[in-house]
Amino acid sequence: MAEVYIGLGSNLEGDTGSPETQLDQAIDSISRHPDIHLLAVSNRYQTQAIGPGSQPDYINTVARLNTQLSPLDLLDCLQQIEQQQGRVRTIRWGARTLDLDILLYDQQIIDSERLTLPHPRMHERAFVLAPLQDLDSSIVLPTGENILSLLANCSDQGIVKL
Ligand code: A4P
Ligand code: MG
Repeated sequence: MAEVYIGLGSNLEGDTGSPETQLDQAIDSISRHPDIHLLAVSNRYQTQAIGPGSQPDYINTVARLNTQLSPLDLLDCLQQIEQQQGRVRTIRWGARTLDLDILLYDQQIIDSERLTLPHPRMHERAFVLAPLQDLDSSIVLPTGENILSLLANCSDQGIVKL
């Protein structure tokens, strides 16, 4: 059984509700999946958007789960949940109703067309590292970097615990 961390983010009202509701629904769908065992969910954070143009703040959180799904099957499952909640892919890094990223899948390193693990930008993003720290401050990436020292390097990013 793999131990996996998923990053969740939303900054747009979808047909199905506010960013907070989008996250509630995504957590609910994840927890109901027969091949996923949801273990814990971090605090939520209001975070300044990293990306082009001016975008509303995001709400971000991280979930820890166990699963027997392979990394690609898990990605399929998460993309299905994004689509169920009305995500339309337009601009990369643009505003979205819901974004689900696989941050860590055990200590696996993958660099394929559809999937990069660990998530290639997680080490420089406070909106990922702060909620990860809530769940387990002793997490070390496959590169050997620990999340506490990575988080200390991005203390200038505007995030507020909700
Ligand atoms: N993909 C590769 N690796 C992964 C992975 N580990 N997890 C591929 C999930 N997907 C992965 O993603 C594009 C493709 O990445 C997928 O089809 C998948 O095959 P996407 O979700 O369609 O597009 P995206 O999210 O716009 O692009 P990307 O590159 O994933 O962006 P990020 O890095 O996810 O950043 N600011 C704040 N404050 N909070 C946020 O949550 N999020 C983003 C998105 C930008 N700025 C943000 C936030
Ligand atoms: Mg993404």
